[in-house]
Amino acid sequence: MTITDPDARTAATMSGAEITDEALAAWVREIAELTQPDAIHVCDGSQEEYDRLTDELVEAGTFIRLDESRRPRSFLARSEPSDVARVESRTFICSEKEVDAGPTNNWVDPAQMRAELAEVFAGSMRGRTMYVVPFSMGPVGGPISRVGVELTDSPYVVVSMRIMTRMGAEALAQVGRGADWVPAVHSVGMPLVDDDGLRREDVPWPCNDTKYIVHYPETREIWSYGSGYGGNALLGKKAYALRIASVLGRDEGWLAEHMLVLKITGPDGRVYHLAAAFPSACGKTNLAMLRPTIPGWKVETIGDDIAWMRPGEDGRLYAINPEAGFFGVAPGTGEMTNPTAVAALEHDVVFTNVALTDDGDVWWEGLTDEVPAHLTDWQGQAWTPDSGRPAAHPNSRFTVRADQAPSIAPEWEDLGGVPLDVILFGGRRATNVPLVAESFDWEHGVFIGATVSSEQTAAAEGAVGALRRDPFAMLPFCGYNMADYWGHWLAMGERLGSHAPRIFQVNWFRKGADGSYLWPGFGDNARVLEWALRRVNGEVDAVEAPTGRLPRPQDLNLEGLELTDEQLEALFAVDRASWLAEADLTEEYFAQFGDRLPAEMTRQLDQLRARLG
Ligand code: GTP
Ligand code: SPV
Ligand code: MN
Repeated sequence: MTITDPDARTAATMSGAEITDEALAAWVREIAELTQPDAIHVCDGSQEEYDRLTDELVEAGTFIRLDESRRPRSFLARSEPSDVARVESRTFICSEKEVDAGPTNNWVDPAQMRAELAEVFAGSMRGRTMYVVPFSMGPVGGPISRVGVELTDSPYVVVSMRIMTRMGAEALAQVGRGADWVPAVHSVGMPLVDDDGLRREDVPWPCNDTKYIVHYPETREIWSYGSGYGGNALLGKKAYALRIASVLGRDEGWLAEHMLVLKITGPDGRVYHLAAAFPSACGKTNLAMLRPTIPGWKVETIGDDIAWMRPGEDGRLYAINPEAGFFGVAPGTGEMTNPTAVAALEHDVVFTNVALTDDGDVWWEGLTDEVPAHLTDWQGQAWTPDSGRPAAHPNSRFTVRADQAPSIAPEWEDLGGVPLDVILFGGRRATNVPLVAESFDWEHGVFIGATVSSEQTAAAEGAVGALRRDPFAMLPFCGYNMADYWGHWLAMGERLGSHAPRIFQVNWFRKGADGSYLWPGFGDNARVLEWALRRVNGEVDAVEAPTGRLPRPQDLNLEGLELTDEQLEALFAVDRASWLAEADLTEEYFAQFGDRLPAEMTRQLDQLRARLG
């Protein structure tokens, strides 16, 4: 071990891989001095290490090993009931100037935040092991890829990071070769030794009622405290690959987006790539794994949550999936809706907050039509269909390697990414927003993205169902001023020119008067993709509506669907009065950005109003 230092004030024992990079070694030492763990383990990412950690997690009661014959090498974790989702109210962008975080982010002066964090992290790892987790977002060494190092006292996080990122020795070697790396510190905030040296028993899911998810965009640092939940604790994901990376993208001329990426092949063998931004729990994983119900089309998965995109030498926009796994919503995932995900989940999965069957397997609402007569629910309580509460938490999740999806595209790890033909913006809207509309041009597409509203889901704390603005599905993930971000998108459009992907708005969630979904969704969403690609190819005309271009009735393939004319009409209805009211709300929404709002956004709003008449 090269980081043992006679001067170090940490008595922690060391194990694992060797750190050769001086700066990394010094930082590990510094954080160990602050947090005072009993031991430090530098992760090599090996199977052996993973197996040892999962054994320890079973031993500690954090993991329940599932029945080996039903779900090989898979585990169930039950979190504390208070630690089940992202905590947006405790997520901070600590830029030097408040205006650079913008009105949509929580901001605290970085000096003040550093002082606060120094207090909460002091001794926070006592009695625990601090894991050094080197990881690469994107294939190791790729031109678009980036490395980071997370220090965490949670073995659940280590195990999850090995599934979700390229974690271990190779990423560590990148740091050794001098690659820029982002430091990320995570503690569950439950030391096992108190100030008087008294030891306490650990609990299956350690966490703290006080939580901090902190980003320093200028110095590219991440600090997370008090939560073990995915989006709060797996710091390569939302914290790095979106909040910090969006700032890197702004500064370096690329884009970090909350988008799935898929490859789609038409009946004539032509290949296209599509990216789509939908807010949390609004259908990205499902669309990325779509099994088309229309003949001749094939969808393959590149990524299901995050895309890093930059212009290539040919002027087109190329996208990579920086992740290596899926952290997907379990409820609603079933043989009828997402058979690809069901197949991906056959083995080597970590489930969190789903229900346990009596024979040692997992279940959640929507997995099967038939509801088991008896289960153990996500909180460990006996459950029957009469219990009157869901068996799985609405934000229960699976964590699985991406290459376990039978739909994974052969190009999913291509270092340079895939060229995008289409970008979709969507949300969960019971009213107003049509099934699909094409933007008039890039600028209008940016306006559509900037004004997306969506009903809130269980993926974050807050009232489920409440309508809120979620521009580009990035409201919780943009690491800088949202208005500047729109300006960056406009600038990217200028740079891409005629090579820019075409932008469409979609809404799978419109409801009829009886409150049921008008559109069957899932595999039938391929019908919408087909229309979009036919538009890209110039094969079909469209109907001009005030909010965008709609399909002519004859151009959307509805064969085999049981849709009445009234339902179809309701799916595409553009109600002028509601849209004018929405335009007023957009004006109010834009006002908070003051002079940071690009003039183009105001121009787009004026034009929308003019078209609405
Ligand atoms: P995050 O991982 O939180 O970013 O979510 P996501 O955008 O990947 O959403 P996901 O695909 O996991 O879907 C969330 C929920 O929406 C699940 O319960 C799905 O079953 C449901 N869903 C997805 N696509 C459709 C659709 O086309 N129609 C309907 N009605 N529901 C859908
Ligand atoms: C989301 O909430 O958008 C997710 C899950 O993809 S998390 O990783 O928790 O952010
Ligand atoms: Mn997401």
